[in-house]
Amino acid sequence: MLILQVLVPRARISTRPNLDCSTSSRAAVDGEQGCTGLATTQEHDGAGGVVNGTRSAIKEVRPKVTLVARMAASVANYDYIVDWEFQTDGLIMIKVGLSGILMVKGSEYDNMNQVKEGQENLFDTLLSENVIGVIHDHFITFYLDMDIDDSDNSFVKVNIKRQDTSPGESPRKSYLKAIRNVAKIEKDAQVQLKLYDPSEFHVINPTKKTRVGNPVGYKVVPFGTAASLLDHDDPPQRRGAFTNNQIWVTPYNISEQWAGGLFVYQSQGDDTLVVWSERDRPIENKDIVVWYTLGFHHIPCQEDFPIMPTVSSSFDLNPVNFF
Ligand SMILES: [Cu+2]
Repeated sequence: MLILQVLVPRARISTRPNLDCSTSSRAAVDGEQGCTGLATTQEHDGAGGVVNGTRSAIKEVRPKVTLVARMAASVANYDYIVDWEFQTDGLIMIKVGLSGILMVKGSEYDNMNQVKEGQENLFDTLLSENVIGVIHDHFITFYLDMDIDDSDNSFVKVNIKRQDTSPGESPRKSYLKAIRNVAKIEKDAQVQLKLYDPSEFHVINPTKKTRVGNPVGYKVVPFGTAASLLDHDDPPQRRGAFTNNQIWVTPYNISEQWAGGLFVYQSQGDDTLVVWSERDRPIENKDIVVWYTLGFHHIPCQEDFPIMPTVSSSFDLNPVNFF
């Protein structure tokens, strides 16, 4: 087991006003300056690659340059800032920042000392006098039309398992092994994340191999996320049923581009990612689409009212035996 702690001094150069983006399109996001709209920025990081001098005569530090493609979408009372960061080592980091005006409702209470202990009709947070912030979720679904070294790809769940040793075999009691399961049909690729049954999620091209014989691939790496806790038959959950799993894989179909279907507000849940995926079509070595849903549970607090500071999360697309 290796435990590393790495501290990297991050020397970020801010975007240059009126040069990297126009003054009118600049915005502070997550404490950083950037551009809104379909703008690009570049950042410079202190340690793109380091060869350590303690084991080698070669000492080298390369600056990391990151290309950021930013999109900001105003949806109802929130602004969603989506950054696609393309890094020189092949890593693609997708960051989502949420900000905006909190959804609130009126309340008879103007202080928490009026709420009796055990009173069950105040599930939300009293933010100000007679103002309650409603508990809610945010889900952002990414449509990843992956083409790893060509259009026909496979989705592989690489499950990490504990292997116990036999009595007397070793002083060690257990070790780790990786089991690769290639998804053959859509149901094989419906994934709910589990901390104690972990997997990596690879998209590979089974016909393109590296020098040592591994299929070239990229992996989807989830970070902080959330799953819907609503009943699957709850009307909003039937419409938003694409949140029933965090990962889905479907064969490419031009009519299947929006996880909630074409007409979300009139939807009874009959044209969503779930309905398509239940067709259980073959997905091995096909032109496939990976759907990843990034979620946030939001229990409002006083700091969120009235204008919410940016809350962020992200996921990565990492090369895995690609180079
Ligand atoms: Cu929220």
